[in-house]
Amino acid sequence: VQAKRRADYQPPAFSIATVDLHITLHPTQTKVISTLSVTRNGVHDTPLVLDGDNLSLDSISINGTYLSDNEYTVTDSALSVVTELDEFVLEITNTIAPEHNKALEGLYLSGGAYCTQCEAEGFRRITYFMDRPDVLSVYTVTVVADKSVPMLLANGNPVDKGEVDENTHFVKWHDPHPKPCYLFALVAGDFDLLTDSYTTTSGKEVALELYVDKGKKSQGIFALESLKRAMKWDEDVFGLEYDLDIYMIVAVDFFNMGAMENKGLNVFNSKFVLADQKSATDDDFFNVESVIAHEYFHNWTGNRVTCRDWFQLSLKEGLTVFRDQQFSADMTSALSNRIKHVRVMREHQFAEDASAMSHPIRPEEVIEMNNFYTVTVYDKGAEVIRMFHTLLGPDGFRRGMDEYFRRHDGQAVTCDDFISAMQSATDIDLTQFTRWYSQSGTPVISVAHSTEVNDDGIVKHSFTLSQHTPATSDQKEKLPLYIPVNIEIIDDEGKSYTDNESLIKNGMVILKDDSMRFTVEAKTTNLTPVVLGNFSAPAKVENPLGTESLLTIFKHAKDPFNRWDAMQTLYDRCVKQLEESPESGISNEIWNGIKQAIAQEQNNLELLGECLVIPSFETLCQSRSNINVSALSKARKAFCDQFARGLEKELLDIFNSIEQKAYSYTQSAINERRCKNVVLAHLARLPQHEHIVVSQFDSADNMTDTLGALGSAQHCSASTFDSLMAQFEETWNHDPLVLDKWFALHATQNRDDIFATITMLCEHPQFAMSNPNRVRSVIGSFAFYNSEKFHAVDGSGYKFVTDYLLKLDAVNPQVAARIVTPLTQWQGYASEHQVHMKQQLGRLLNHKGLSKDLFEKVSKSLA
Ligand code: DPP
Ligand code: ZN
Repeated sequence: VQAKRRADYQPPAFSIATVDLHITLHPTQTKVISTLSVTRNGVHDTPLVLDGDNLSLDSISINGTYLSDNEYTVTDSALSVVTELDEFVLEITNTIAPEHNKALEGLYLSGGAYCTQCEAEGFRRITYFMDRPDVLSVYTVTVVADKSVPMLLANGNPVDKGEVDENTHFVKWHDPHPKPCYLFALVAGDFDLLTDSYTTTSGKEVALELYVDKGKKSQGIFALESLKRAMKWDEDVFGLEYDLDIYMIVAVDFFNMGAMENKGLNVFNSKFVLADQKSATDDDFFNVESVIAHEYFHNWTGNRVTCRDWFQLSLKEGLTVFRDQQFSADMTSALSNRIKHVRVMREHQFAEDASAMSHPIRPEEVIEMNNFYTVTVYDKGAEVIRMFHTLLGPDGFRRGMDEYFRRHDGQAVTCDDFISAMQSATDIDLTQFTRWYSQSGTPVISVAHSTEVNDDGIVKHSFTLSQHTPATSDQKEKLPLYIPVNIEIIDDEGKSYTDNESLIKNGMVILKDDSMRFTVEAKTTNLTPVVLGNFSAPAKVENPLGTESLLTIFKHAKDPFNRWDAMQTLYDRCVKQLEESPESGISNEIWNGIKQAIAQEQNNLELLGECLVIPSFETLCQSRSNINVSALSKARKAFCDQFARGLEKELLDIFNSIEQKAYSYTQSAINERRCKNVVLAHLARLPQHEHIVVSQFDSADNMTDTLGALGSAQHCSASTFDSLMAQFEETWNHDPLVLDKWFALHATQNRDDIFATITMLCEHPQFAMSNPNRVRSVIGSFAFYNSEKFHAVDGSGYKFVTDYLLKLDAVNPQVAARIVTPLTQWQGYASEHQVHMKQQLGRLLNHKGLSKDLFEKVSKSLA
C-alpha cells in the first residue's frame, strides 16, 4: 500500500469541462453512461488516466468511435486511454450494483432509497473519472428509474422530466457551477417532502426542500428553520448569498459521516435532521442546527472555493467548522459553545496529537483519505482559523475573507492561498504563524511567576511564558509557534492588572519565541495570572496555581470561560490527590470554595451547570501519562462520590430551585434543563435520592429530561437502571435513532457481564452491522467511553473490540477505522495496558484482506 505525499502534487494532465451523466437505476444493474468533454492541458503525451473502483466497464468510445483493446487498459483501480487528440469527447458505459455496496461510498441503497456519498474518493465507484478535487466540471445529470421510485434528485436545477416508457421515468438536472466530482450527488426514492422558500438580501427567491422518511415530516421542521437562520447569518456576517434556485436536503439512515455538502443537494445522516421535543435532546437540536449550518456554509467555503488536493482538507473544514461555531454561538450562547468545543479539543484532539496518528492540520502523507476527517483537521483546524480571527479582529478577518473570495471564487486552492488572502488584510507578519499548518503536536505553555518588592512598597511581578511542543510520532523537531495568549491578571479583590502593561494588548500577549517575559506592578504580592484565557490557542498550560488562586479566578475573572476552566483545573487536582492517596479526603477549603461558587452563581444556571461537571475520564487522561485506568477511574469515581456527599444540600437546593415548566426550546430553558440534569447525575450517586431520578423519568415531557434521568440512573442501583432502561426500550423500540441513546447507555455500563450485554445488543432487532449509527452507538460507545471495561487489565475489552472490527472491516472499513482509534492511542497508558493493546493491533495487522483504512492506522500505531 502506497502513501501519497503532499509534496508530490502535480496539476492534472487533462481538464474535463463538461460531464453528462445518464444513470439508469437498478439495485444490482445500474447503468452509467458518462460523456466527458476532455482537453489536454499543455503539450505532453501521457495517457488519460481515470480512477475507477469496483466498476464493470461495458464500453468506451472517443468522438463516437469505440476503442479497440490496444487503445485502453483497465485495471482494478484505473482506466488509461491512449490518444493523440488534444480535445475529444469520451463516452464510457459501466455497470454498478448499489445494493451490494455496504461501504456506503459511491452509489448505494439506504433503507430502499438510492443515495450517493462521493467525498473523498467515492465518485470513482460510480464511474471512471479523474477523481481529484482540482478537476472542475459543469454537470448535467439524467436520472432514470422505475416509476416505483418517484423522486429523482441530483445537483443544480431540474431542467427536464418525463416518461421513458410506461414503467420508467426520468428527471434531468443541470448544475451551472463547475464543481469537483466529490460534490456530485444523486438521490432517488420515496420520501415525505417539506417545502419552504427563502428570499436572499438581493431579492432572489430560493426554493427549500427537505426530504425525510415517510411519516417523519414533523421531525424535519426544526432543520428547515435552522437552514433559513444559517442562510440569513451568512449574509449578515460574511455577505454571502446562496447561488442556485433550489436547495435540497435529504435525510438518510445509512451514512458514514454526519452530512455532506453536495452542491444544491445535501445528503444528511438522519440523526442530524430529525428532531422533535419527544425524541430529541437539547444537544440533538443543537447538533441539527450546527450541522445544517455547516453544510450550508460549505456552499462558499468548500464548493465555490474548493481544495486543490485532499491534503488541503482543512482549508474548507477548519474554516467551515469555525463558521458554524460562530453561528451557533450567535444563535445559542457563546459560553456553552466555547466550553463544548474546548472539551472536544481536550478530550479527542489532544489524544490524537499524542498518538501515532498525530498529523498537522494540513497532513503531509496519506494512505486512505477517509482517515483524515479528523479532530485535528476539523477542530484544531477551526482553532487555527479562530486565531486568525483573534489576531485580525472581526473586521480584519472579514476583509481577509472578502479578498479570499475575490481572488479564488471558482477555483481549487491551497491553505497557502487562504493565508495569503488573510495576510493582505493585516500588518501582522503571518510567516511564522503558518507553522500551525505544518507542525503537529500540542504545544505546552509553562508559566513562571516571580515578585520583587521595591523600596516604596510597589511589587514588581514578572511573568515568564515558555513554549515547548513535545516531539510527535510524525515529527521529531519542533519550532516555536506564533501563539496569541489571552491573559487576565487579577488580585484577590478582583482588580484587573491587564490593561496598563505595554506587552499586553487587548488582553493578549504574543508568544513567538521559546519564552517571553512581561511585568506588572501592583501593591500586592498576590496576583493570579490566567494564561490562555478562552483557550486562545490549541495548547496546554502548566500554570502552578494553588487552590486559593483557582478559587480567586472563579470568583473574579471577567471571562466566564476562564472561571469554568479554573474549576476544571481544581477538579483535576482533586482527582489527582485521590489517585495518589485514595484514602484521603478533599479539604474543606475546597468544598467551601465550591459552595461559595454555587452561591455566587445561583442565578447564572448556564455557568453553574457547566461548573458542576467533573472532567471526563478522557479529558483527565490528557493531563496524565502512564495511566493506570482502574486507579484513575476509581479516583474519579471517589471524587464524584465525595462531591455528591459533600455538596448534597447545595445540589438538592439547586435541583429544587429549578421549576418544572412547560417545555420550550429557548436558551434559558436549555440552561435550566442542562443544570438540572448535571445536578441530578450527582444526586443519583446517593441512594436516598434515587427516587428523584425515577420521578423525573416518569414525568418528563421531553427527551432531554428523559435521558437526563436515564443517564443518571447509571449511577443508581442496577435494578433501577434496568427497569428504566426496559421502559425506555418499550417506548422507543420503533425509532432506531432514539434507541441509539439506549444502546450507548448499555454499552458504557461498568458491569461484569458487559460482553454478554453487548453481544445481546448486537442481536437486537433494531441493530444492524450495516448501519453506521448503530455500530457507533454500541461498539463505538464501548471503545471510546467505557474506559473501565474497554481497558480491562486482562485485555478482554481490547480483544472484544478487535474481534468485532475484523468483521466490520469487511463490511464498512471507513467506520471500522474510526472505531479503532482508542486502541491506537496506547501511548498514554501504563505498560500492562500497552502490551494487550499492541497485541490486538498486531492481530489486526496480520489479518489477511485488511482494508487500507485500518491498515494505515494500525500500521502507524505499531511503527
Ligand atoms: N460532509 C463532511 C463535512 O461537511 C465532509 N465534507 O464535514
Ligand atoms: Zn465540513
